[in-house]
Amino acid sequence: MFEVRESEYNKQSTEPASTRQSVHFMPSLSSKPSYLNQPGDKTRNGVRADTLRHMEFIFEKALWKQPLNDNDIACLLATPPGKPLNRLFTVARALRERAFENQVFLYGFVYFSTYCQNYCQFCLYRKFNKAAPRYRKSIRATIDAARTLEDEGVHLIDLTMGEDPYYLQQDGETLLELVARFREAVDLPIMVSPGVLKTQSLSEMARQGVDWYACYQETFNERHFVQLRSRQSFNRRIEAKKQARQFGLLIEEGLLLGIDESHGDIVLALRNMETLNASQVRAMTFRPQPGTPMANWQVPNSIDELRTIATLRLCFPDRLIPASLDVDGPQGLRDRLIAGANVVTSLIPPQHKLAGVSKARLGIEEGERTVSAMVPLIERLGLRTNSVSAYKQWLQKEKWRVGRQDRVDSKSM
Ligand code: SAM
Ligand code: MD0
Ligand code: SF4
Repeated sequence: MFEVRESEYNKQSTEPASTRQSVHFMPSLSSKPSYLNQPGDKTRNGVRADTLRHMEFIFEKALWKQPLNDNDIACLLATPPGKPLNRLFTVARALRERAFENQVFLYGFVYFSTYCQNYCQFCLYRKFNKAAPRYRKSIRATIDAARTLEDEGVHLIDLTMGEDPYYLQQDGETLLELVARFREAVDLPIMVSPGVLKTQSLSEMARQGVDWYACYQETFNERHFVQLRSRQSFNRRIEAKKQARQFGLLIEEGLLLGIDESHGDIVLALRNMETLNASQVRAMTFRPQPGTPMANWQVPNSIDELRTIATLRLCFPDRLIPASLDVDGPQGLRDRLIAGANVVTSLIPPQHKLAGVSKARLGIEEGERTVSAMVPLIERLGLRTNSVSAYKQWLQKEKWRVGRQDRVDSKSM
């Protein structure tokens, strides 16, 4: 029941190699780790016996709450397909169950403005891209969409925008007004994903009762960052998250995969997620977007996202890990939950003319990204969605954990 259908992931792309990097972007950093099969190795079902033994040793460590070192993490990220990978997912689910039993949380997604002043290479909504569905919702329309999601039964609303100069004007006053009006109208936890904000706006949001600040670095390899997030500051993006946390907001950190990252890059990212004390950690596979410099990039396979989700679960057993509907649509939900995710994100109400991020329109108006469509899929896996108050309780405990950690860290400095 819980096996990921491997054949789905063994398919090779039929695209010619030349389209893979029709944009000269970045050289591949990946070199084959030594624990992968070498010619002449003795293998069982194609996997070296010492690889399997070593993996079992790492699983034991994770199950006994021992910290994993960089080599352990790199080894997990290279888990061979077949039995070893299914075993990794089984361990990830066991850890999820220990921390969350069989609870899954649901996040409604409201992309209230798709205008953006930035030029991220990977993003449909980069400035001047004519292929992007471009709109700016009013405060009232944003609240209406959130109410629909609230009635459907989501646990949180994620208010997301491009770095829209309209909402950022006057030191973010317009955005703060939206959040204030929103808090009065909707009684659900709230995540804000507005890009990099000034210190004052972050502090004001915390004061307004916002729960989460989501701002994904995509990569902690600085050279890759400047290529991906053109003209943006690597350090300022990290600094904004540190500040938000100090003001009492929970942090979500995220990785973009399929952009020629090495396992070393992912290990580095996981270490940074740890340092940032992120309460929600995610990985999303890159999906090429029309009208962008990476439009012809070969569509990456999502299997590495599944490995990364499971590895995140082994490293951060008690944190939230999203299964985004925005990468492979509802069809991709099962595999992500099997790999150890415990939050379904990017639920979007039909009839509000709202877009997604990387699958801008997939299944939205057809009502495929709704709570009622997702619940049967979730329950089929023996999981269930809990009440909003259970989610609020988790948030409270997590804020206490992060606050206590910050106090310990500041004492030891
Ligand atoms: N503008 C804000 C920002 O950039 O922080 C908020 C938008 S943020 C939620 C958009 C996120 O979606 C990116 O940080 C990236 O992780 C993901 N994303 C964007 N375009 C994508 C694509 N083409 N494929 C996969 N993920 C993508
Ligand atoms: C998602 N489309 O969860 C959303 C988005 C922003 N905080 C989240 C990337 O997939
Ligand atoms: Fe703008 Fe965010 Fe897209 Fe970058 S990822 S172009 S900041 S909407």
